[in-house]
Amino acid sequence: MSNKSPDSPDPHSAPANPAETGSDQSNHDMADALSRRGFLSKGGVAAVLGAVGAKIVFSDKMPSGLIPVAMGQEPPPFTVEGKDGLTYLNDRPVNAETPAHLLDDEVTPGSRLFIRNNGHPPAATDIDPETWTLRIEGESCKNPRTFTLPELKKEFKHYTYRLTIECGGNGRSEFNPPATGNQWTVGAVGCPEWTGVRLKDVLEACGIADEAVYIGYYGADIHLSGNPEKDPISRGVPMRKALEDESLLAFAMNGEDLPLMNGHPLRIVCGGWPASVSGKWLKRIVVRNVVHDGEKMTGTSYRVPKHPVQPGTDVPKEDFEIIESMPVKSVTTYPKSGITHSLGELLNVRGHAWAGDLSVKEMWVSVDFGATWQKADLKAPANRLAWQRWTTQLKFPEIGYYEIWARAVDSEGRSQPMVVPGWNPKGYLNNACHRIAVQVV
Ligand SMILES: Nc1nc2c(c(=O)[nH]1)N[C@H]1C(S)=C(S)[C@@H](COP(=O)(O)O)O[C@H]1N2
Ligand SMILES: [Mo]
Repeated sequence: MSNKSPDSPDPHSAPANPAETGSDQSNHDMADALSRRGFLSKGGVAAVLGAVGAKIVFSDKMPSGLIPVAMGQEPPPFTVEGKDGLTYLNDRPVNAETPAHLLDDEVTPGSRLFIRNNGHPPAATDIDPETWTLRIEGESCKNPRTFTLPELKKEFKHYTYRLTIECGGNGRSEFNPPATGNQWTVGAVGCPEWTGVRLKDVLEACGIADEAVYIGYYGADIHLSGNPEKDPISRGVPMRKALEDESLLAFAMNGEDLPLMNGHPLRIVCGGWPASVSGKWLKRIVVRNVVHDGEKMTGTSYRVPKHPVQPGTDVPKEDFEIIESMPVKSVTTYPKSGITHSLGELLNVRGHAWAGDLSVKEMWVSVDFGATWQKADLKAPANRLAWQRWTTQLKFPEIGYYEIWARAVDSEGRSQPMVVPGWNPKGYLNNACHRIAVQVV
């Protein structure tokens, strides 16, 4: 969220969750005018009243400089084949996120799972699941082997888990100064049900040397330059994560083949970590005796400063560390931001919460800009690393504009922040509270 302190109005201040707040030019102009002048200036108040179309009931509790979520709603998302209602950020390569209200299903349908491509995906016509091979090798693999996909399916036991995958850059659009890269808002996350074989069963069948520390993956996608010598991405995880029961080589999602854009016919799924470790169109795994040094493992990709830095700092390379477990986070999936609700009726509100390798312990909701919080009901995860359903009912004291803020707390007591946390040069790990707008009439 773009909560700016009252004495430092920020001309670059952007609305929270821009995809939800829309790209309507007049709203942009207004947001600019507002943030320049400060929220509580006379013109600012008038502009905001006009924009949200109602009295802001808890305006006295509203942080100065906060731009209401209702200022502009998202433009209608367009659809492409196999995906339904996603918002496209990029077309070469395709990158698309899911609007929050379309993430309402407990199990994310294939049609609603975000797409994050670093290179050119293989064409459907180039993929034959019957002859697809996976090579396991590397300096710390004792008996390198090549499996066909049918062999993998036949030789190893199948497991099904709901696993949350979230792009490390989800929420990037809110950082200031802005970070380059896909301007994800809230929807680069999902929790489908994955079926596959355990990565550990396959690795163990090939013999893991004692000195093994990491695995790395290689996929069938092609570097954007077209150069076959270059990999678009080749990341990996430490052995301890690779050997977890829930780390899968998945060939199915929700009981069907993986969608092409999500890695058909085979991918890694390591829930709870940046989804960049979950290699798609999987061709090869290397077992390494060093931290894997493939594309986007070195440099500053998927890394954050080891210590907090002032926004805009030029952080030296050696001060970065690799992101491992993702932080606690939640999303409100019902109602859709911007709905109208009748005073006197209870409003059902729900969403999901997740916490990387941990679980979520508590879920809190506020309608008065965080002044008071009401505890929501929270379900246990379907299995480890699955997101958790939360639900609550809200009552409103009078007609007007409200924001629903939702805040999850993980099993170690860490809460989502209400403001954008730890600025970092590449814009990772924004787990600020999700906000939605409601008009009570
Ligand atoms: N082969 C390959 N695997 C990949 C990527 C890629 O570009 N190529 N992108 C990674 C990143 S950064 C993310 S966030 C997830 C996205 O998974 P999805 O597209 O299925 O949602 O895939 C990861 N695995
Ligand atoms: Mo990602």
